[in-house]
Amino acid sequence: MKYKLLELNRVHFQPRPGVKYAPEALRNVNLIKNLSLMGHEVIDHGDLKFEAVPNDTAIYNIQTPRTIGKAAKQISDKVEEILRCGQTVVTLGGDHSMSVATIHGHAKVENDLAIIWIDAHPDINTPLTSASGNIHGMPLSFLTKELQPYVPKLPGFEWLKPCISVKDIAFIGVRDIDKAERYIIDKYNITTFTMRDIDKLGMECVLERTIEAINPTLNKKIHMSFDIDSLDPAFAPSTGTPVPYGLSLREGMFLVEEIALTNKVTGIDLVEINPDLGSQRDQFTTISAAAEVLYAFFGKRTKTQLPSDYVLPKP
Ligand code: HAR
Ligand code: MN
Ligand code: MN
Ligand code: MN
Repeated sequence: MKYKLLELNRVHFQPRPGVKYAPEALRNVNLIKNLSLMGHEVIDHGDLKFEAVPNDTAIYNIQTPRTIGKAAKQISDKVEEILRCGQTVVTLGGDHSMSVATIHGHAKVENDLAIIWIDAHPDINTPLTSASGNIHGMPLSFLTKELQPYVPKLPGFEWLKPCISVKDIAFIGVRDIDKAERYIIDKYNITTFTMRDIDKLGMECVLERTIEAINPTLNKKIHMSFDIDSLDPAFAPSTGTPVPYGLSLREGMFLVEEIALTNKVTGIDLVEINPDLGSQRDQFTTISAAAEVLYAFFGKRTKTQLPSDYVLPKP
């Protein structure tokens, strides 16, 4: 029994390469076609190709910073390019470290941006405070202007300009917060709704207060970063760092439906789905949940598409 526990821990803290298979898994459940059937014009820009930078030595606790930095630059440029064509960008992860790039690219086009970060984790460690060395736990510290005195520039990230402010961020669904993250949230008074707040206030009120705090006149565009681990592991078991007592799938769907009603979202991340983890059933559950979150955002349960020539049949 003891051995089993150790074994589980060992597996739990390994890097999880499988997140790169999530876009393929989502395409395989007809994500693009289903979104199109809901009446949207959907363009699949395909996968970006990334290359490893040679001699990419670790710094602080971070493995392959130059490779990640280079990939992030490609993602940022692509997001910027698509937004400049007037489209809404949905980026399918992948690891949550990609949000460094998607938000950076988004902020280049929309210089005043509000960030709704739906996640079990606030992902605002700095390279100096992260116990894991995983950049997925740090993206918001790289991007936030106020935190720059605490964030060393990593090799590979020289291009990145901090572009958001602590007052523009809201966390929803968080329930696993590291010490440094707690300190940062308290020091800068970052808008945060934990699972307890959601239980207490209800999701509708949580979103109302979120908008009041970070975008009261709705003059800003919104970037919605959705980490699948915000959902309870019952609904999204195939993810690298699941945390119990999370959002039900319906709560997650309601949240994104409400966010969509603001008509302000121009960038969406859907991340940390790992089709390599768990049983086949777990994988199916997780991928279906991820797809449902996007369908919910794009109106599947709220806007039935009616053909313009529809007539009600008479007997
Ligand atoms: N806070 C921890 C860290 O810094 C755990 C991060 C959890 N993983 C994520 N992010 N996928 O939401 O490593
Ligand atoms: Mn990750
Ligand atoms: Mn998370
Ligand atoms: Mn995350």
